[in-house]
Amino acid sequence: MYEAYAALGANLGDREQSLREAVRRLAATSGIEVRRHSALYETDPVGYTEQPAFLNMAVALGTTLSPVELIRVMLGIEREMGRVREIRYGPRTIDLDLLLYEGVKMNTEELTLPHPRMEERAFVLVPLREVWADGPEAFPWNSFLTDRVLKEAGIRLWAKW
Ligand code: PH2
Ligand code: MG
Ligand code: MG
Repeated sequence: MYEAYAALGANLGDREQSLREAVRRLAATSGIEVRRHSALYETDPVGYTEQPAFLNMAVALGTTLSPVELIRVMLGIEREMGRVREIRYGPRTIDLDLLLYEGVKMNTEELTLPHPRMEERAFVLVPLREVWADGPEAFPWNSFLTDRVLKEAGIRLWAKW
């Protein structure tokens, strides 16, 4: 089993139901186990700001799939759950992003690892820290998550897993 981390987001429809359903589908896929879940956070939209607030969360996965197989499963879940392709960074019913896969670095048209924008996104890092294998103190991006960043990021606890 290899360890991977994924971020989930939704800002249209029943957001909480969408996140829970996507996690259920990940866990039901052979070759994937969901090891740890973060809480669900409501977060102000980043990038394209004229859109509803998101719910975001992160999961730690154990998997026998390769990175490319894993991202294909994730995109398949988005498609099955009825996500339509829209404006870049715009509203979506469900978004599954592969953040990290062991120590793999790669950059192809299909997949870039680590996820290229994760390091500057508090809505990714806050939930990711909760599921970090070595514990929150060892989280590599703690220096980015200053009190000020957290205060300005617009992230509030929505529900426990
Ligand atoms: N996803 C985006 C763009 N902006 N903002 C928040 N708060 N949460 C997201 O998941 C998000 C976003 C593109 O994937
Ligand atoms: Mg995304
Ligand atoms: Mg995405």
